[in-house]
Amino acid sequence: MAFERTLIILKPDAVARRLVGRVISRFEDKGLSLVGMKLMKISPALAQRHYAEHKGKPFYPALLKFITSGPVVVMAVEGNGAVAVCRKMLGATFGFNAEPGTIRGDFGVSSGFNLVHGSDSVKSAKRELALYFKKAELLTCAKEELKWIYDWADGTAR
Ligand code: D4T
Repeated sequence: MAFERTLIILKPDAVARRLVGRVISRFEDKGLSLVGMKLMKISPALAQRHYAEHKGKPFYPALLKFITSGPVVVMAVEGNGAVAVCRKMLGATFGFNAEPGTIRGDFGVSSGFNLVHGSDSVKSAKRELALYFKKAELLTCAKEELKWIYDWADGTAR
């Protein structure tokens, strides 16, 4: 596994339901690093760019309406295999069939509101992070903080 960065969005339902702290805690508890974070409202233009691959699908208009409907928290999360690790932590797309223990599985049952977004590949993560963050807004985690999160015995994190 390699160190990766992924884009996580706490969607308008997560913010409105006051779940921000609890959801962020999941990523912190796992040992992942927060390297970027902001509270913002996603504009229709940005939402269209983010969800371009879904254009034309029946749920696309509702998806755009939802994601632009209120404040969201966008985060850059870093760690060993962070893209796949975070996707697993989010759970299946809809709360009603997401496993208990996952964020979507523990906090919702909706098939429209699903609380969180996570990039689905390293390539998507790169594209999406660039949509939400300028380079200078992404920080580097101090190596000292990672001393007990990874095994450094052979000089590299594992
Ligand atoms: P996101 O992209 O929000 O992290 O969700 P997923 O990666 O798990 O799911 P997705 O890309 O397939 O869908 C994006 C977004 O659209 C909503 N959606 C999806 C919907 O409302 N109805 C649907 O039938 C599908 C497939 C939910 C997530």
